[in-house]
Amino acid sequence: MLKILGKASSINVRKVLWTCAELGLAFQREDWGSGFRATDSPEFLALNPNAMVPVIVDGDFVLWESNSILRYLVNQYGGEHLYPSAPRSRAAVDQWLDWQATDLNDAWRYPFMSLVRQSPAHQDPALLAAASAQWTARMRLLEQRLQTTGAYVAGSDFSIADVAIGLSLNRWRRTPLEHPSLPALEAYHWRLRERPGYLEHGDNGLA
Ligand SMILES: N[C@@H](CCC(=O)N[C@@H](CS)C(=O)NCC(=O)O)C(=O)O
Repeated sequence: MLKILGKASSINVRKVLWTCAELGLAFQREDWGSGFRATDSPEFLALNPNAMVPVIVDGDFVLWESNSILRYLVNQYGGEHLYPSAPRSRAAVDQWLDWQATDLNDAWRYPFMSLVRQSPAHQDPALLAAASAQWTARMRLLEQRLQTTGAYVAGSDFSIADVAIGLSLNRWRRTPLEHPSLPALEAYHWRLRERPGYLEHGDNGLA
């Protein structure tokens, strides 16, 4: 059976859990990461030298990097409806997955560490204001995109890009900074809430 290594509170592990829910895929999960078993142990590093969760072990196949894991799972387990094979449709999904993993992830780091994790190393008011403004700008970009599609981030159909972006939106909504009115994003949140996987692993009380 598919094994997932990583604590269920990790935003990147939750992407994998939600994707398994979309696919109806059974798995076993082990708690790894801060607060649980250490990712810098030799046993874990043998699987992921980058020392981060999630990692999956599927038979003799090992994979890390959350968005790569999503692509693998849908390719391997009949998820064409979540990751279309037509080149342009697939490219749109990939674009938003890559943007989430790079630009959007970068933007939330400081405000999230400051306001949610209350990290003493992230309490500089000027840095917090600048980073919050950047995160808000990225969320405005998403607002524009969802105004255009009127549905999901890559177009009219739900895809694995919505798993990555949906968890990011949940983090945004649950981080106590000033939230401008972004009605298309709010409607998108309620659209996602129709999915059991988002309720269980996305909008489940965690940021
Ligand atoms: N680019 C990686 C980032 C993974 C990541 O940041 N994982 C965090 C948890 S969300 C982690 O492993 N932190 C170290 C730890 O918990 O020990 C991915 O998308 O999989």
